[in-house]
Amino acid sequence: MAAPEVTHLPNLPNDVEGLRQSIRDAVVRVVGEDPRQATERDWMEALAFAIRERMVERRLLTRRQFADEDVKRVYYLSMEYLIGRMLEANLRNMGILEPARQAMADLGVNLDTILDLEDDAALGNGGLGRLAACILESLATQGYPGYGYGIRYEFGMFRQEFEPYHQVEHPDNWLRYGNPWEFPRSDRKYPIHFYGHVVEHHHPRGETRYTWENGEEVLAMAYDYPTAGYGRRNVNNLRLWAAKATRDFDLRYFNEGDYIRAVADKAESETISMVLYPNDATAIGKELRLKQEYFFVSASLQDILDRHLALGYNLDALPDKVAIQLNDTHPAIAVAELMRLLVDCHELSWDRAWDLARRTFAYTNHTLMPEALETWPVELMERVLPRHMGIIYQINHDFLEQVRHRYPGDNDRLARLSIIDEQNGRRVRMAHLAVVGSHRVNGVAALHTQLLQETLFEDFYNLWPERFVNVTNGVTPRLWMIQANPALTELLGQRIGNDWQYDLDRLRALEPYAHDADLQKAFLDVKRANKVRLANLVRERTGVELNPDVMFDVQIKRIHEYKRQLLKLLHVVDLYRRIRAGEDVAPRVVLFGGKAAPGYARAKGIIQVINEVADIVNHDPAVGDRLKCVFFPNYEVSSASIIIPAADVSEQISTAGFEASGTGNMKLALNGALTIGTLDGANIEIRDAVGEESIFIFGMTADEVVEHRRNGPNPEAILAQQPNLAAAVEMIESGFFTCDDPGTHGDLGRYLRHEDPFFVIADYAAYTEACERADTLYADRTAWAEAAILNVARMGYFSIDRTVRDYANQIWDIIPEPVAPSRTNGAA
Ligand code: 6GP
Repeated sequence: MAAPEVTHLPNLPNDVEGLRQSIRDAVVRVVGEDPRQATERDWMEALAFAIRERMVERRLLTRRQFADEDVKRVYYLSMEYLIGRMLEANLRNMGILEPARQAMADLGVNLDTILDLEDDAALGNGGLGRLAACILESLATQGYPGYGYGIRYEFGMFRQEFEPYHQVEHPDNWLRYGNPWEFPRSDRKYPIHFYGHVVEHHHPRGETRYTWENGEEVLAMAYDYPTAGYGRRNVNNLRLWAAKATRDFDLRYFNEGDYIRAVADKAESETISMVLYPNDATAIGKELRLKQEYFFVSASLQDILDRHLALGYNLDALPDKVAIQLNDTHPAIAVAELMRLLVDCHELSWDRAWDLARRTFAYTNHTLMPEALETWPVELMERVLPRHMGIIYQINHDFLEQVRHRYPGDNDRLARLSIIDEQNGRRVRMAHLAVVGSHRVNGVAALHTQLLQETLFEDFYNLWPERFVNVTNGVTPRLWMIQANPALTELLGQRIGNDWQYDLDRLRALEPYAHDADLQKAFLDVKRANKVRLANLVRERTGVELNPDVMFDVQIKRIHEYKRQLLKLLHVVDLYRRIRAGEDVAPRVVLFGGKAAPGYARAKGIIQVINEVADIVNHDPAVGDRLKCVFFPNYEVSSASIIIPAADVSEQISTAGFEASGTGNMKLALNGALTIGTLDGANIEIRDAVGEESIFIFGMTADEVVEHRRNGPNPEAILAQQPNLAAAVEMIESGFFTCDDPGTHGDLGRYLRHEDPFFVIADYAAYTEACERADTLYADRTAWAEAAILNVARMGYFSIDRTVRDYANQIWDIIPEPVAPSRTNGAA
């Protein structure tokens, strides 16, 4: 037993005075600056250090309690975490936002100015990465023992600029000033191997053993980011891995006297964690990407097993003490890696290891898009991860034996189910590996899970129906309401108290007041103030002036054909033409935001044409405030939290059957925007929750889309019957919006007329009709306010806390372990 001084944790004070002292000290001791000369950035860093000391203290308390209580832990393996800024979130969740504001003011510094200096941590592309960040926050908030694992990319999601209309990507050097939130753990390093070859060792009695030899080695070093729960003392941990060259690796060349080569090679091996692939829902099949996936998976599994054994458990207890969630297939190689660790390193028998692995893993699918389904050429896998290829063959062999037994003679089924796709030049299907190696597979909204069962995983579903479950996505109300919308938070507090912050279903208490005139007025005032706040930001970023008294109609998400930004754009062009023709149309501001994958030419073309149209519309004196169109540059988490509270209308207009869930739809609706949407993803559940009167549903259903495609769509014929739509298409393709180069959009015209793969043309009439319903309601301020308030009141189901509880109960089998005030530290 160590002496009390050794086990004591500091227990720092959280009042204004205590914080002020910590911050002032940190300027000197950590930042190394004279408080008289400290810049705003110096103060920001000092503040961050003062908070992180307090976070780590609670982190250690949390860890001690989890160890004492023998808890089961869940590990979330994700290539992406789209976190955004951490300073305000940490202050808020630690419960010291207001004392810190005061302490900073006492030091002569304005907290809001400081908050604005921070770069977003954008270690993700979009929905999947943001969901991962919400899940970690909720795990901590609800007191679950849950940890994230990922990659500490030196360059996150690119910064988007328009030059002047098309997207240009700039590197996101988010770590250039260092990062006060991370704890580098030089004691937590694991060797990761690539390439080399496998040696078989035959034992006369017993199984053949394998060793993997002579590969390239790189080290994975841990960087820890404490994650604080809201209104609780629990602080969990996000562990991100960075690649470091091993010393041995350098030595080879040093010995040969090739100093430069040695250093260059060191740099080369560290590129593994250098950059996030900026592709959303498309697999890119690059060797470096496979190395990234394996790198973080291997490090995480080694770490998980180390902790498991250090806590005194044996390997047979793995599924009782550990759950591992695979966030899409990016970490699916974990199935083979855990087998390697258990069989090759810990010398378990194959069958025992397989039983443990399968009961430990679960897999979340985030998309049905075929181009997102990761497959790796067998040849590549064999070269980079030769041992894993062997393991995958073995897994597949055992699996197909089972299938053969169940469906004798059904070779087509075998080929469809096999982990190896033999049709397309032999590839490893990572989704199949994930399904075979997991005890649960989930989709992220009811329709999505149903479609998984009926299409992508139909054969698997027939084999193992009990393996498939739905867990509808959610969003954290802490970021997406309390932080993003302080004015509405305040209003809710006045009306129904603050219980909803922990239990979002309590928003229902608002329902009886939905037609209360005072509440309606206050609600509309809040919305208007949020619109003014956004208008200021838009002016600053784009120079465009927005009138806060017209409808703000918002489509913010990655740019994808299936998300149909073109449908919204055609509506804008249609309105513009009609305004010019002297028609009276309901006024609106249309705001787009989102990034296109750098290699996705069609998506980049869509950005360009939106910017061109916006430029003409916004400068046409005949239009004035009746129509404004803005493409908000570099849409990211921090700008989302300004845009979302200001939206009147939320555009969720994907081709039905293509959007797995959506989470922007939830954030916007929670903030009182009414949805114009198709019956796709979680829109269906949102409609069920808010009621038909608070949502504008339109367009083909998923079944009708399939039917429509089967019947051979004919956009030309539809255009012939819809003069407004035809005129809008003509206006674009004629070069009206590209005065200097009329030919530019001929291709877009052809695309819409002859291909239209996502049925923009087919859904257009229904779409504009839904927009008009929204316009009519918007014109009636009372009716609109009532619908919007009801919308907020009924969004409780879409809290990430409910999502996490669903995972905990249906998949992970873990229970919350709230941290009690420490006996020895007595901190409140
Ligand atoms: C996204 C889905 O497109 C979106 O509908 C869903 O809400 C989100 O995941 C969270 O579940 N998918 C991705 O971001 C992705 O990269 C491979 O899928």
